[in-house]
Amino acid sequence: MFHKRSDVYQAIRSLSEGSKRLRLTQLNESIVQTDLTRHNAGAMRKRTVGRLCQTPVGPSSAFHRNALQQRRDERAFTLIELLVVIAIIAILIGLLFPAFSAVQNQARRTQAKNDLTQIVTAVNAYYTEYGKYPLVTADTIITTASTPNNADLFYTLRAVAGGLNALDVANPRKIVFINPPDVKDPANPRSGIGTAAANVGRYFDPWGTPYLVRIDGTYDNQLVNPYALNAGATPLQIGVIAWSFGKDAQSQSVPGPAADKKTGTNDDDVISWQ
Ligand SMILES: [Ca+2]
Ligand SMILES: [Ca+2]
Repeated sequence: MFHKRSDVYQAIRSLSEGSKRLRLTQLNESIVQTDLTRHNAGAMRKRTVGRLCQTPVGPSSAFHRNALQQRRDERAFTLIELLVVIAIIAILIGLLFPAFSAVQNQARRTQAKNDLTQIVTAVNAYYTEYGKYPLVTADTIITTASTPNNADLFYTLRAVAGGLNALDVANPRKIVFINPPDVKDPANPRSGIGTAAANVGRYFDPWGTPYLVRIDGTYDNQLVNPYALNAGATPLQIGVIAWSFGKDAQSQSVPGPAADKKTGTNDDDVISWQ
């Protein structure tokens, strides 16, 4: 029972608030139900697409498959695009390989020049120590076939008892004037002392040819220049020279003298005196 008018108004407001909350609750439930329905519908579509690959298709399924195939086609490379990429890579390799090869060859030339300087320094150090040059009695070009030969000279300069330095007769104080490393591959000797039976003791350049050395065995401070042109004076006013045949492993400087340092197989030779 309502005793006052204000109580009536209060009751009406309470009923109104309750009605609003009821409507909001119903509205929220409706929204949640709608979302669930959409979610389920989406899940159903995904399952339907999955089955399209395995089962006969109707017009609607075919439409989805075509759309899927179109999206895949848009992402994939075509054969022409793939061939163009391969061609570009091949061109880049073709451009870079000569540059890489040139850099590698220049590094070998630098290595050879350094080796030649050390050989000349070692022979001069031997002269300083013993008051004479090692082994030689003439201005012979020391090769693998000469006497003394390449191995005899480096046995002596390395203080290794072998060849013409057997029993250390040529270097009795056993002084190490030069100490190159052994080659890494005995069957394909490069940049070091050969260790296989066929090449033991020989000092090889970075391309696999033994170094050449000429020493002033006549003690007149003169050596015939192995090259007649573009390699300094002839004769050279010097006691020791050494050189390499270079990348082509060939030269006209032996038995020499070659006509021109800058022509033919002489051009890539590396020499100690220039
Ligand atoms: Ca001489
Ligand atoms: Ca050459």
